[in-house]
Amino acid sequence: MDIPRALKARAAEAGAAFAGIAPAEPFPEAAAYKRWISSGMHGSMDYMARNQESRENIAAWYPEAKSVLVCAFAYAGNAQRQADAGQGRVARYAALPDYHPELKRRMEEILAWLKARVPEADGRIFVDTSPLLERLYARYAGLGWIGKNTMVISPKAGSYFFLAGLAVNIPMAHDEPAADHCGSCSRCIESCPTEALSEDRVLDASRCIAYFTIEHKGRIPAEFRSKIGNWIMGCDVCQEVCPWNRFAGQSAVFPPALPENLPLNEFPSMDKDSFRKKYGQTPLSRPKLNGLVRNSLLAMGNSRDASHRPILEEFAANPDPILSEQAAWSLARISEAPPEARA
Ligand code: B12
Repeated sequence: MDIPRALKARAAEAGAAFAGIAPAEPFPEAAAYKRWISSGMHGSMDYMARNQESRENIAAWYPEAKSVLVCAFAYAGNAQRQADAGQGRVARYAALPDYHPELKRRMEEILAWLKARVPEADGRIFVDTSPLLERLYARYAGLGWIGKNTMVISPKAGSYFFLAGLAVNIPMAHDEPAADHCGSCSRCIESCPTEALSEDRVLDASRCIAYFTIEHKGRIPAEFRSKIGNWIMGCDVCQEVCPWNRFAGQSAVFPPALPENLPLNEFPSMDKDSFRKKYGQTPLSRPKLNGLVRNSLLAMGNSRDASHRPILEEFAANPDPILSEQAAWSLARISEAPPEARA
């Protein structure tokens, strides 16, 4: 049996849009990760500075690893609608159910299938949370190149896909890395509202809207607030402007769960129990209710819509200093003269 070929066919059966095989080796681009950490671009994501050895070399995570199957699961969803003043924008991936448990289950099935056919085979799966540089395996598995927006971009499917991997203890013929097709295009770099991207293909996460709205727990620094606009969960700007995303495919795995725009007054008026019931199984559980309230208050300010004043006034007196300060900032922003009225 041609194992690599059969394995990729099994991945397609499991819903992967495409898949490839990388050697389980350390790759030279991992040096960019070390520079990223030492220059503080991970911001408050302390977990990104842990397990540096395994991010540089998969052998520190799974010593028996010889090859890595990397699968791309498409999630493009519908083209996004612009939100109105009463709505916040949610990144496309976050409008779906949480991908982690579903993709882990599918990767486990692929591993079980392999073990049933190759008795000496064993492996370890990874979906996002393991301390590995997943995009490098994707690149060396031939899934796509690492674009200027730092996304893995496939020439046939753009970048709206999740990565899921299976490191195995058997050597296999591997795929060739995909050629780079960003060319002279730099739309992502120019469009990023917070200037988080640069020509060197590294994202300064400590400036990224996705980082602020999903991962960062504290106050959002004042200099970035107006640039965040109406994003309340993640950000897709650097993917929306990428010309390769005209090839993005629909998800074969997930039905759309949420609308991509949500009312800005929803989270500030919700209690923890109803949040857990409604959003507990979605990516919105990552920033938690508190993070989404902070983000919604911020977007209310950026909407400049005076109808948000009563909620903001209520939160300006909230005992949580992060929420009260954010609400005060947003009230002041609503009171500012509209941009066209300024000299
Ligand atoms: C931490 C993290 C974040 C952080 C930081 C993102 C970042 N760019 O580093 C934040 C919270 C900002 C984030 C945001 C998003 N994330 Co995220 N994130 C991760 C996570 C957990 C680790 C990424 C990491 O290691 N970063 C450190 C940097 C240094 O590594 P890197 O991004 O791989 O960078 C490589 C390149 O810079 C390259 N490189 C450097 N120099 C050069 C030069 C050349 C010439 C080349 C070719 C390459 C190259 O080498 C580096 C080292 O590998 C991964 C899952 C994982 N375990 O890998 C998901 C992951 C990268 N995220 C993912 C997604 C979907 C997103 C969002 C789209 C979600 C959203 N809509 O809000 C955004 C996209 C923002 C963006 N442009 O990256 C997907 C990406 C899938 C894809 N097609 O690429 C992943 C793989 C999760 C998954 N399993 O599907 N994320």
